[in-house]
Amino acid sequence: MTSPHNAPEPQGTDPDAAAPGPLDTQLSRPLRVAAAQLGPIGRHEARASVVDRLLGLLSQAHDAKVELVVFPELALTTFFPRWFVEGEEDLDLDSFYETEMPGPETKRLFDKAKEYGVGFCLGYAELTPDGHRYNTQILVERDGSVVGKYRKVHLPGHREHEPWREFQHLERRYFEPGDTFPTWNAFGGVVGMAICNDRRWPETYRCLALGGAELILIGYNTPIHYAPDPSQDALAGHHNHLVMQAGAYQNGCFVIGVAKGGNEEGVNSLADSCVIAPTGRVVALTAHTGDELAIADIDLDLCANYKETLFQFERYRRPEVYTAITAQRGPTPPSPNTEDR
Ligand code: CDV
Repeated sequence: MTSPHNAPEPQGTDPDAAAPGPLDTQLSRPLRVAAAQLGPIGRHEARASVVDRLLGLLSQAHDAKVELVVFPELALTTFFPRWFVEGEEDLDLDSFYETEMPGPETKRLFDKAKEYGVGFCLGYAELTPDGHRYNTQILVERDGSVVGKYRKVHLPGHREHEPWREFQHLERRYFEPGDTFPTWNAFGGVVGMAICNDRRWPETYRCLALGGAELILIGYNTPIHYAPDPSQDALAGHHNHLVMQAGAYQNGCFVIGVAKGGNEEGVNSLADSCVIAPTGRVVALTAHTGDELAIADIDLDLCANYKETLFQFERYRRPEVYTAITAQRGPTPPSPNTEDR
């Protein structure tokens, strides 16, 4: 496993020494992938019923000779951070978390995936044995082995009850943030993961690309209504593709973005699951807001067209100029120039 924290320091060698020659245009790392979008999951929908739905999509993917299926964020339950409950026992909070993976309900999914020889990526709420709670996504190879686990770094929303909102977004109450963007050798390439709000931050893609990522898997639950600024509601679909297309292009990666869409417990959520190439183009897109596959044939060798030319990091990046990115969190604008007043 590699991580950006282990990434080598800039080497101080002459970057022009590594000038790229013309690219080999033969592509030879094909992979058939699917964004496995889910429609709404009700608050009281049994885990077994949700797993049946996942198995239905897995079976369709198998019939279509797909090798990697990507399910959304919190794919086993409703998006429970929309509710605040003071005595959290009312919400039966723990019922939304997995304490083991695979667990009794999810083992069927692992067994079937292994039988089919189809890998998958699955988002779920994780409760660790020592009581920590994370918004988590795992990557499972075609032989059923868990390749890696990612815990959401950027937790949106708020921690306390905000009654002025139509619905809550209490991820900052119900989860702790993750603290790393790992990458793994899997599916014939280098794979990284991110979860929902992570996709809006360019640092996510860049950290993953610095770990060598060629394929970034992103599950999301995005309510179309954004309470702090409803003028953004009409732009939700545009912003969703904008950030993932930019992340793919600027880092020479494929991105698979997968929604839990439709109207879930009265909250309308964005669908628009897609596969994006390093060109920045959407190459597969769901048509509806329910359970559906968007399938694409990708070739991981296409990443080199970008990683070894315009975005050859070793040659063109200037990390010594970017220190503000890790040295500070918020902006520090210049002080007002009193002479100009
Ligand atoms: N699940 C999410 O992270 N949702 C956020 C919403 C709150 C804006 C998102 O970035 O889509």
